[in-house]
Amino acid sequence: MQTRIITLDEFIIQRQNDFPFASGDLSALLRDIGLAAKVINREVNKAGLADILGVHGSQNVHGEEVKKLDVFSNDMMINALRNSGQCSGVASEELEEFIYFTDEHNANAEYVVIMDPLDGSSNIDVNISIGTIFSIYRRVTRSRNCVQEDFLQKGINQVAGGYIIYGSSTMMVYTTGNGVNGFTLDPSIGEFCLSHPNIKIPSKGNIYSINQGYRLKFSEGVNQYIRYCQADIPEKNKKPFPLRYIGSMVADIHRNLIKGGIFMYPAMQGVPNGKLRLMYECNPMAYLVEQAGGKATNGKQRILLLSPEHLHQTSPIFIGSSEMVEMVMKFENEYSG
Ligand code: P6P
Repeated sequence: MQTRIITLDEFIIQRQNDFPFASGDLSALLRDIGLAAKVINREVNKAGLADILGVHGSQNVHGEEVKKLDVFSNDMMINALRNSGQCSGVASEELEEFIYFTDEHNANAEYVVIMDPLDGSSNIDVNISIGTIFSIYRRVTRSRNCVQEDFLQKGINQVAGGYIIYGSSTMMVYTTGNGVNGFTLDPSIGEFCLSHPNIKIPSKGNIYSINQGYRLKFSEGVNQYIRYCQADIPEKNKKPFPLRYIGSMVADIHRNLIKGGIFMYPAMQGVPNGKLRLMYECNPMAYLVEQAGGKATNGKQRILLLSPEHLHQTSPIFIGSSEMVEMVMKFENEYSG
């Protein structure tokens, strides 16, 4: 018997009823992000044809400027969020400063969105999966326009967090604090359909994901953990773990979310705070992975408890299956102190 399709919109409305005083504003915002994702997906899927359709930064056959995909994605997300009427402003990997919306229909918007509109965009030219990452916070100030304080909140304050992965299929995976659900885009009907209800990351995993090219810059604790993963400390681990590193955070974490595993982008010599951005890479992924039963730390404390100083600050991150994160922390405490 054909199981009933539940679309993203239906799911959001159904779940909204779980929140007795939900005003529906957050639901509308999530639906608008889903809409922007469909438009971005359409362009991402044509990326390989850019040479035929007009190289990015040039003009296409219609005389329109062809934007780089990450700029295009940024514009699509901002347009959707502005039109939603539920978003007071946006901070983006693509923008030095946050922007606020002055349109009348956003005057009472109570949310702000922080996003990486197209993370891993350097992978587009080689057809590797990339993603959009987003965090939604409730405003903490009452001024007409949102201010920096509305954005610089700890990750624990997120009301929603998630990503869209543009891969062999396009999926939207998000949480509003009641578990994690995944929706796969069915191009034949143009709808995200519930395909992965109530995702739980396996507590034990054996996939480790780290850019070992930087081995000489890692701490002793991280390198000892890598030896453990490689069964190079026989008394502790008999079988080597498979190394998988795509170089696209959304793709590496999505795989681990489904199969179990750990993703690490640690502090390195010369890069004491790592590379990945706290507000729009680490926090949304940490919120989602914790909601799926995993862990996310900067090596000293939960990512979600870090107090942000500025929008684009970076943080080391160890994220994934709880037992694997606990294990690398044991090595860090033993060897890196
Ligand atoms: P490296 C992509 O540029 C990105 O921001 C993440 O998506 C990815 O995990 C990381 O950088 C890869 O960085 O230094 O290994 O190339």
